[in-house]
Amino acid sequence: MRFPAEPFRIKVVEPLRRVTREERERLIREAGLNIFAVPADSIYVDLLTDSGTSAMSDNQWAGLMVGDESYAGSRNYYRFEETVRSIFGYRHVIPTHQGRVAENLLFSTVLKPGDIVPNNIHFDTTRANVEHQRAEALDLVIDEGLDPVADHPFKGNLDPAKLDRVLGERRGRVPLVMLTITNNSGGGQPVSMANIRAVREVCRRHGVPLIFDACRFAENCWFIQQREPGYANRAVAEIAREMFSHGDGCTMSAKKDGLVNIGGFLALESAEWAEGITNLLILIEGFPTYGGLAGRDLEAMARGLIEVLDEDYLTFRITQVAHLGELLDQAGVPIVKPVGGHAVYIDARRMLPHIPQSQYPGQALVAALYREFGIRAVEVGSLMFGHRDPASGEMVFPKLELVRLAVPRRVYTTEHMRYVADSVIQLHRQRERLRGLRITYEAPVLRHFTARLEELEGAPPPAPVPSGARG
Ligand code: P70
Repeated sequence: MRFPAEPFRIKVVEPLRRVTREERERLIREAGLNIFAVPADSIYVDLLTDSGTSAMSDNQWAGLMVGDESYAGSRNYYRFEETVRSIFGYRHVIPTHQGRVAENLLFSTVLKPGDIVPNNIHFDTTRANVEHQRAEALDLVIDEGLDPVADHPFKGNLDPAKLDRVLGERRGRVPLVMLTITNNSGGGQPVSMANIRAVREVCRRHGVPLIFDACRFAENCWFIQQREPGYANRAVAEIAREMFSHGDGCTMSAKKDGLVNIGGFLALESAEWAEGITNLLILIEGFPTYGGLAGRDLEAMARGLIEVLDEDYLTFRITQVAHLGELLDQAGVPIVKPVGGHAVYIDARRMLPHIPQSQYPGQALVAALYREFGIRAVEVGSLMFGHRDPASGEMVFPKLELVRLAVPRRVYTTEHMRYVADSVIQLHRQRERLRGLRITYEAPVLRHFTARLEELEGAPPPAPVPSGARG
């Protein structure tokens, strides 16, 4: 596969430390096999998340120096507000320090217990914030979106017929519909403009607003440009404007496509919602012109939102991820296809069929990737989403059992991607040696962040990696 070289050069470098396998073995054991508890200093290639891990540009760093730290009315706020309005088109711009606060403010303001929020697939914090209001988070992605091998250019699409049924049957109980672009829990898959229009139409007929979870909006727009008939000659920025014109607002974690290490916002058309949210913002996050951020952070975010629409950047970024996926696919490692925008997702269920979902095959793979190669991935499967059904008390497991290799923006070179591919391929060759896990501690919500696990006895121990592996 041919893909462009990095459309940037490197001005500042950050050394990476290599630790020995023995040390990694000890660290992951002490972490209760939970990769979140391993110190980042002991990780070689960190693919835990693409969130807050971007490298900022020289232009963004320069922006930090013109931060105006006035409590109220910082000039950076006005620049940020103008930038968001120009890209997203919504009137009311409310800064927050990250995405989940935007979700929390929105849902605290508009949801009542017993309400329903449909989405293609809710991400973990979105689902948790809906459920925190004692409302129901409903996933209505198209069937192909739950099939790791179905070939469909827009597997993030929400099924308009399913939505129509829900809005008809649960009339008055659905204060908003959400659409996550790209669909993170389903493999970073994009949503097409045609689908956005269709969802919009269903929402309009039922009088329900449509709100985007816009974390990776630029990547979604790039996919529309590349894959959707009629958009090949349209600029990504123009596609973004059209896309957001079909909705009533968005929540945004700028830690993704804002190219910053911290930041987020809500942008809304409704003055009534904006007023309620702003009042709550002042109570828990900060004054409306800084919203939990420093003035300099707002400046970096404003500049990042413009940079992310650069098509050379987007083409490199998404094809770098696709290249990692292709290397794995060619070697027979089961991955979600087509490859998503920000990450390659390994299908842990197909890779480790000898480990049942109740024994966390995805997490077993995550632990082994660190122990053997110093790579940090994250499980998006039974540990993240498994839960007890409140009615029956039975464990319910998600349809997809994935391990996500999320690629930070502008951070790793293609050689790093090759190292990751070689490592995963080696582990795949020894996959039958991996054992299932059991949980020894779990928190009541978002358990994957702090859970502790141990390996089950009985199966063979993992073989040492043959020399030649660079881990
Ligand atoms: C990720 C992070 C955050 C996120 C998201 C969507 C579609 C909202 C948010 C919340 C979270 C994460 C997961 C595993 C490991 C580390 C971090 N996603 N909506 O990596 O935004 O984090 O700013 O509150 O993907 O996907 P925020």
